[in-house]
Amino acid sequence: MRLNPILLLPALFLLVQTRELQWWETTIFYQIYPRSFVDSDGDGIGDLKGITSKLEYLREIGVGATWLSPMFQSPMYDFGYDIADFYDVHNEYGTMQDFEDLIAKAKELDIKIVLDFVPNHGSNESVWFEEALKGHEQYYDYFVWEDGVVDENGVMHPPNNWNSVFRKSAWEYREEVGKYYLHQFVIGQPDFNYRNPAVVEEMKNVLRFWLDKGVAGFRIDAISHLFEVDKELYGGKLPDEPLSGRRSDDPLSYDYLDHIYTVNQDETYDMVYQWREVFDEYEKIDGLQRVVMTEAYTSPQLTMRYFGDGEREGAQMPFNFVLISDVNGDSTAPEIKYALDKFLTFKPIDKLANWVAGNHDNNRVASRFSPKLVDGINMIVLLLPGIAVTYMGEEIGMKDGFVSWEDTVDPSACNTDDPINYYQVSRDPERTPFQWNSEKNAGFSTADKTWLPVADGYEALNVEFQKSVERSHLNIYKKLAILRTEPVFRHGRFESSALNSDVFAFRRWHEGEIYLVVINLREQSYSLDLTYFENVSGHLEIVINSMESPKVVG
Ligand SMILES: *[C@@H]1O[C@H](CO)[C@@H](O)[C@H](O)[C@H]1NC(C)=O
Ligand SMILES: *[C@@H]1O[C@H](CO)[C@@H](O)[C@H](O)[C@H]1NC(C)=O
Ligand SMILES: [Ca+2]
Ligand SMILES: [Ca+2]
Repeated sequence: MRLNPILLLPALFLLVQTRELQWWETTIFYQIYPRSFVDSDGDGIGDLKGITSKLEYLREIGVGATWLSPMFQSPMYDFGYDIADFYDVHNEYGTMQDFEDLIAKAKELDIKIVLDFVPNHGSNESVWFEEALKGHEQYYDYFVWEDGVVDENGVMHPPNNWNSVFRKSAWEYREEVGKYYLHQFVIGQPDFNYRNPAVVEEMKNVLRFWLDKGVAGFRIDAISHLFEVDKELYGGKLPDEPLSGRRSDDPLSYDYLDHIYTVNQDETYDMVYQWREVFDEYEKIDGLQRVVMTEAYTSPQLTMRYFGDGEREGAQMPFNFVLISDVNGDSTAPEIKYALDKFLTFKPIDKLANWVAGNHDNNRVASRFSPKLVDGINMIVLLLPGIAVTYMGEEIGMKDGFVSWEDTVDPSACNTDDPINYYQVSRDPERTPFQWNSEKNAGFSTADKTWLPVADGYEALNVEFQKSVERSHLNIYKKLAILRTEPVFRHGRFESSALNSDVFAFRRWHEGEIYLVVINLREQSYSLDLTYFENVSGHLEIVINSMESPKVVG
């Protein structure tokens, strides 16, 4: 049989219309880690008043929205990701009044505030958990309790082999009730029981509480861990997870097991769609779309499920972590292209991509890639089609701080019990104080000791200095943020190529305008023919160049 070429006729009515974009589709989201941004009262810990005092800075650099890591009442075993009171502000960070002032100031500056929602677990020092231990049935049912297993010697063991993300058993025994509770993260973070409708309703009320205060959405933490498998399907007993074969040397490590029963359960996606319904109720009232961002380090296929299921809507921004998980300073240009294409390839055609190169859980861009690639990565994040997310400090190229074993506070590092290799998993280095100027504690705080030490190199890697010189990461970032508002970056099409193993380039075009972004990943210089890109010929004008570039603008 002969195959005939197929001629595709263009559709008769081509509707070329640039759709009105929602606020979250064009903005830059700037992540603030409240503990490390600005300390207003000199106790060495960042706080809400500090954030309020610097909101103008966000405007200056072209940011229209910020998402704040948790600022809720917490005993801080996991620095705010262990929430004791979902309805209150953490005392070290300020008061509810401070939060309301923050919202008011943000509104004045037209900056949207997005909060971190940590639905998987609460705190072992919450009223809910304390009441549970006292046998208060309503709260007892908020958590996941199981009987231990007694061996032939009469020794009690945890109900099954599940390990916590931070290493060691995911079960903790409580004498008060004679049972173990589940904690997928640290001991101080008991998992909620989402098979209890009262928990589902309570957490929706948490969302409503903060939406009523004026927040514009939520970033949802550790979403993949929300549901555990339904034990009724396994004769009433939560089953062991199979061995992964990846970390056979360390049975206590999280990677020792294949997490088929504790992550990515179908019910989890449904819950995200239910939360979106809560947000949409608010949109119906005032017309403002609330944004949902989901945090899941997972396959592209599973990431896309957070967008919705075709009938129901879910998150507008399932975080796209390829720039964190898939590539680093050793990556070649084809590897960068391959990684960036991933989300674009899998995402539904009518959804937007988002670009994230850093956050409070991962080493900084300057350290993971190279200090010389700071501008290049910012170009990728801000100029690719979709939503840009910047972790505080990436605009000035902050590096990971050095935090000694003695100063280490991250439970992920402390749980290694390993004063030599702890830093490989420690998240303290990317959480060191924000660098405002070259004064004491980089202008973060007047305290004698800050909660984490200030990173080295802050004398040049700070906002004040970088504002004062013409070519700096900060000034390049600001120019990118302005360029990003051009129609070509909002509506334009996209094409990318690895011009050789070291040079990654992409083109954006729209209504006759073309921009090329060319990123050399290495020191080696090249002469390259950019007419490879269609319609690129003749004289090219340089609009923005990186700190490292020998070219001049014009
Ligand atoms: C809560 O858990 C932490 C460990 O994360 C532990 O140090 C602390 O003692 C626990 N608090 C109570 C009241 O059990
Ligand atoms: C190239 O330019 C022509 C003429 O302006 C235009 O019709 C065409 O769409 C452009 N192609 C691309 C891929 O930019
Ligand atoms: Ca403070
Ligand atoms: Ca859970």
